[in-house]
Amino acid sequence: MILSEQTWRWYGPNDPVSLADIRQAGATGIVTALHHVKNGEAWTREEIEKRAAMIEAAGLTWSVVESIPVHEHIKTREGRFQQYIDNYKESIRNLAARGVKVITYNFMPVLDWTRTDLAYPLPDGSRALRFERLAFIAFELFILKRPGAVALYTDEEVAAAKKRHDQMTSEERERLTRNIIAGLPGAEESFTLEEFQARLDSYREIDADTLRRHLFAFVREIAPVADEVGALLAIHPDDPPYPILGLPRVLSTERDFRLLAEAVPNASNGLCFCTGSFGVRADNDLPGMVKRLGERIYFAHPRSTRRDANGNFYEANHLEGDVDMYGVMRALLDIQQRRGKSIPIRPDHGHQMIDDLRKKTNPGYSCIGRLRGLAELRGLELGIARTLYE
Ligand code: DNO
Repeated sequence: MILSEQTWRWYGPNDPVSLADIRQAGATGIVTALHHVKNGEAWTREEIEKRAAMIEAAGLTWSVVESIPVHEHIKTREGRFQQYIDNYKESIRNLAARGVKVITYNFMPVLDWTRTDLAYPLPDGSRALRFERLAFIAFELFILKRPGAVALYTDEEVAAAKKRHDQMTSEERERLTRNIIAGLPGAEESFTLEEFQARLDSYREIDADTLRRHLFAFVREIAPVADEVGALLAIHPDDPPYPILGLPRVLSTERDFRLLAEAVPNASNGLCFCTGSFGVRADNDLPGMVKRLGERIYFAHPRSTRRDANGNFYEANHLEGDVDMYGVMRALLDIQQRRGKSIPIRPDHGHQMIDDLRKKTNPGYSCIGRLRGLAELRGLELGIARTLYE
């Protein structure tokens, strides 16, 4: 009987949740990145060695890289993009040489994941991350004042967003702006409003087809290297899974991943199955996607989101929300039995709860909230596995 490898994201030596804490949570694998290396540069063997040795000294294994950031110039194919791709290949080689062989990345222009509220109060007293559509439109139209954006929305939406904006205090506006553009954990970049608009402008000529071509061109270069050294690439879906701020997004649905897999059939070209990201779209059938894309799933984030009819969503407890976690875990277990090998999974975007509420935490990455998430996933999985496979 093969179970998932239980992993935990660690932001490195400055993470308020230590390796010793993670060990007590019951995870065995670490998911991390060399966040101190400048975006675009190659990760050297020395830096990788230092980090791996630190993790092993705590009795854990560095199982997954999340992420080697993809430089913006690789997405826009301008400037020194070829150099950045070559550096990316070198990082893959160096990681694989140290035995770190699952590499997560994403191809979202400018922004990584996006939320408007990092401390949304839930009825039980815990706090969650949330995406509030109206607040986001208020930011886009009345804080950023993005040229042309008003055409994307109905008159009613514009009026409602204006009202939402006018009712915010200046502190609330600043917080909203920070949440969106100052970089959530793992996003690697942060901007001022002016820099941000300039970055958006660099995508003026890039529509979804062009971005998709750029993604394929990038993966066509790195996948053969990954194949050669036995590494697995796991692209993370867009979060939220649709275009925002006029930027194209090309990894939001099953079809999007299929197109990538068809364009680059190399075995290393795989997916990080993030149920929380894909699950924000009601048209993504999550257990079905696991069944159909399964052989290409190399890493999973089984977290849950709860959406409403107005385009808002928040991070739900791992076994609640819109995700059929039973169906997903069951399908993931089936794949692992067939493959004869564990897939790393990690809890994600836990609530701030109990002692977390009084501590400084990385949004979404508090200890106790994720501890709850991992414990729930572990129990669910063991229950399914023993029922089905023993
Ligand atoms: C958010 C994360 C993302 C993810 C990247 C992968 O919590 O899931 O930041 O790490 O998109 O490249």
